[in-house]
Amino acid sequence: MEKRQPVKALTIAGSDSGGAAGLQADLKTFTALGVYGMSAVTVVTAQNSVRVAALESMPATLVARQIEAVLEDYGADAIKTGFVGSVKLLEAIAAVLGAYQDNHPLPLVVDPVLVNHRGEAMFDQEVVEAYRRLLLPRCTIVTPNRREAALLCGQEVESWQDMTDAAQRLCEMGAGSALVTGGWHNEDYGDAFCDGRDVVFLELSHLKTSNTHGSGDTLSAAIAAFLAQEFPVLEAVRRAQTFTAAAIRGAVEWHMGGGHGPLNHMVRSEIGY
Ligand code: PXL
Repeated sequence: MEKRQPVKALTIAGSDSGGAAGLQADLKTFTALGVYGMSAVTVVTAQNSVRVAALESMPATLVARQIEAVLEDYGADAIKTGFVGSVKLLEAIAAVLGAYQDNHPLPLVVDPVLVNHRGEAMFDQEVVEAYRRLLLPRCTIVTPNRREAALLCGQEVESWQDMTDAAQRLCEMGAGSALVTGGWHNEDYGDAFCDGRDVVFLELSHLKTSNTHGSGDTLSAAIAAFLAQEFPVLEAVRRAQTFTAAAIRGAVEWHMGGGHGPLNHMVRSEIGY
């Protein structure tokens, strides 16, 4: 019998005990999109839909060993980074990825988790600086929301013009492409995508729901899953937006917890991927 390798993706991210965000959202997304999921845990959180009750970072050496163990044996067709939260971990991750990428070029999606769901910065300026220095120059795409883009670019990101400028600026900083998420272009809601030159507006429907916990993680994981399947970047983004919208729609009628509930990742058949 001829054996084959499944398409594989690695997430380097935090654990959310509630299963809504972090590596749990990533692994569910990979599975829903037909991609074998692997994970390197950066931090462990105790959280639910209402609060983060505890957070503990893994030692940098253990994070590096997890990535190395996965890559030296299984390999990966794409990698995503999510919650990292410290310069030490960013340095360890960049060192391992840099050594690997030199011999095995592969897509890297950087989701710069820098703000909480209220839009407040969670970390010191050195963490923002470390993203700029260590991860932006080696990524295929960076996927900040407007607040995160503002921190990375050191400028306000409110209007559509701001989003356009930020997406271009992120590419100038070394990102292969940039998706600045969640803003308004005239009356329409959507994301700004820059391929390194031009910026396009990608319209989305604006769904009324509070069940959005983990939507950014789901989007960036889905982009990684489609890049692993060798879709061009813009096509991977469009498909990932479609999957994320379906997962949000699929949870509109869910009642889970007292705060921002999770998405429904079990929607693969609905979108036909
Ligand atoms: O959604 C961002 C995010 C990423 N990773 C972890 C998280 C969160 C937000 O709750 O907890 C581990």
